[in-house]
Amino acid sequence: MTIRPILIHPDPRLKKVADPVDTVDAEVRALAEDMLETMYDAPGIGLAAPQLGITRRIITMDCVKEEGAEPRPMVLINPRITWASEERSTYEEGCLSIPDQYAEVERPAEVEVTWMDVDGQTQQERFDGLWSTCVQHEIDHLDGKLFIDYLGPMKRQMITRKMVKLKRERART
Ligand code: K2U
Ligand code: ZN
Repeated sequence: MTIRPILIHPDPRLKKVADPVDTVDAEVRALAEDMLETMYDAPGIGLAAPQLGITRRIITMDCVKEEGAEPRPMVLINPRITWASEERSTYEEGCLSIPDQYAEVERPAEVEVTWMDVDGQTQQERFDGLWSTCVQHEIDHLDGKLFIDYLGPMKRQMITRKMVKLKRERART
């Protein structure tokens, strides 16, 4: 199990459309383990494989926030939204690839998602609340989309400039 470095925006690998996973083999399972470990270490409540530079359609989530509650680590392979509610909800989103930047993003309040789990079984579940926001945020990562893509050009440019500066400073240390 390895904690892997998370790519920081701007990075072309974060803009690529990730490839579907054909077979859930030992390599996919090992990657899913590393993604969960990296996500909890960040800490975050979601992570997508492209954030580790791996262009494969795998996301991990655990949006259980109540202290002391049982964690619910989830691995979704080839996740697909099959239904979205008319009702929308707004959440102040962040991103582990855009550290310390937050902005309000409006999305469908509830979504139905189908995916393959690490045992190769097809799963289907309806998500609401933070789980819904998170799964949509992660599936966007698989399509090369970041939450700042929902913002106006000025705010997006300001955040991108801050990240370019941050990466320059990190490169110097
Ligand atoms: O994909 C990621 O970068 C992890 C995201 C997932 C996420 C973003 C916005 C809203 C929900 C989930 C986060 O950085 S994980 C950190 C976090 C935790 C709680 C609320 C917002 C962000
Ligand atoms: Zn993100």
